[in-house]
Amino acid sequence: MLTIYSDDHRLHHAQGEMVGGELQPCFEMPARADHVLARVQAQQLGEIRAPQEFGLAPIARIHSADYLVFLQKAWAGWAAQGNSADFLPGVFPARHMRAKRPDDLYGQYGFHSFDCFAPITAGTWQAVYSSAQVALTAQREVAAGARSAFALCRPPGHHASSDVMGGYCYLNNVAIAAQAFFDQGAARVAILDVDYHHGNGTQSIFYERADVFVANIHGSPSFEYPHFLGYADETGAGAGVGYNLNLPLAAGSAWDVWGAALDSACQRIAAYAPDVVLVSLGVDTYKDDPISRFKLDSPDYLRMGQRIAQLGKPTLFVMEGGYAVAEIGINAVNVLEGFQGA
Ligand code: SP5
Ligand code: ZN
Repeated sequence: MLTIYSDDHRLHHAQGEMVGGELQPCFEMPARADHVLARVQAQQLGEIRAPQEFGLAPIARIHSADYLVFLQKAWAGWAAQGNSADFLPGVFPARHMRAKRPDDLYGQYGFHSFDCFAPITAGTWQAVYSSAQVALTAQREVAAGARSAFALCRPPGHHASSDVMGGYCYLNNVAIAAQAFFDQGAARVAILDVDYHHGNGTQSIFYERADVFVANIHGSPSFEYPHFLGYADETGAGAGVGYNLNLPLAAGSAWDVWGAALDSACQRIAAYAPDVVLVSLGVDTYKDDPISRFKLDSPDYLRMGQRIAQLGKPTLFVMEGGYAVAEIGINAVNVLEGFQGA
């Protein structure tokens, strides 16, 4: 399986995130991608290639113009105000306020965020832009006939919606790649999100579309981040009714429960008969993940890949979360090896 990877991910390395009332080192760190890349190499998964340049146009198919301008210019504006530390938002247009985009940079940040977990640093734009190009390059490979490809994206993307960042995510890589399949002639696409956290951004982007079936297996928002989306009764809206599947699970879920949910999701995907499957591949379902509460073990990721392979569809894997840094490579590449061996 071909892996697409860019060193530009290193340009995004924020100083900290709020944990327990203190700024702590970010869970979403450059070493994550290093470990996944090292495991791809160690297991000889296949060729590793740098991304091609597809520019902004395929990104603008998913994200709004205002949002993209903000992301590109925010650091320069922040630095021009005399700041050198990370830029973080603090005020959001929550219920009972008005979601009108202000002129002020700090206000715009809150307008385009749903939490404080997407800091903007000097290198953030280049890193997220390249991460999207990684997804687009792997997408081309699958569109050209490959059975599968692996987009080793960092930063991740599934929490980002058309104009709102959060949860370590800025550009929704899997959504950008899904739209690229349509723009190259696909008629039906399925997205399977196996990250521990609900992919709220991906769900919202495609919520009213019947040509994208989105399935999510995740910690229930009743107890888990992102807290405000991901319940089972969210099944789509308008033309998209019936094309969104949420399978929220309890804390402590291990492979018996998780694998059964995967089987349900795969049955629904098979019935949908997509041209292609995109997998939002988070491995924060791992038993020792520092911010998660599922109990998958490393061999379970081989089974995950095998079950996805049974769909028999061209498959694009897009890296999302996973914060047990020492094991992230083993777990992510196990999914790819399980798929490849099946
Ligand atoms: C892509 C992805 O996996 N994003 C996840 C973002 C989660 N960030 C907020 C986490 C708040 C977790 N609370 C920490 C509990 C530590 N024991
Ligand atoms: Zn996650």
